[in-house]
Amino acid sequence: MTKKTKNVITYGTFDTFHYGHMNLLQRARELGDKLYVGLSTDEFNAIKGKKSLLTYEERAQILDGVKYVDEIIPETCWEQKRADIIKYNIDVFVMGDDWAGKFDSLSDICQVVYLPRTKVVSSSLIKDILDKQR
Ligand code: C2G
Repeated sequence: MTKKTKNVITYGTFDTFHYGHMNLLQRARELGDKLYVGLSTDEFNAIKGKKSLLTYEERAQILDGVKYVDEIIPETCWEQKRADIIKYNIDVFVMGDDWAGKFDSLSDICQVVYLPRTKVVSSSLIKDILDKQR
């Protein structure tokens, strides 16, 4: 009797990749056997009101090098999560707890987990520091 692979998914921009992102991806991956990452496209970032320093391709290339990440899919809109969870047979949906409660509606089709954010570091902090160096 083969054990079913436990699939986990998370979403984000992951701009200027840092250890807060790494911590999130590591803990998400530890909740199952395979981690999917819905990576926000540049167009969806604009909808989110985010301007990332790195392009989607650059951010995907970095994530591709992260051992906790098994699959990268483009995140093009807010509404795709439910379809993704069904399409990829997801058991656990994970986000940092800055999103706590926001995705509870998905709990009818998968486990919804909010993990504590890593303090201090953030992409905006890194960008501010970079801007000050210019
Ligand atoms: N994160 C974290 N600790 C930090 C910074 C980020 O745990 N210091 C987590 C966030 O909580 C999120 C993930 O890392 O779960 C990615 O962070 P962002 O790239 O900022 O993602 P966001 O813009 O919140 O996009 O549909 C969901 C959105 O795409 C989420």
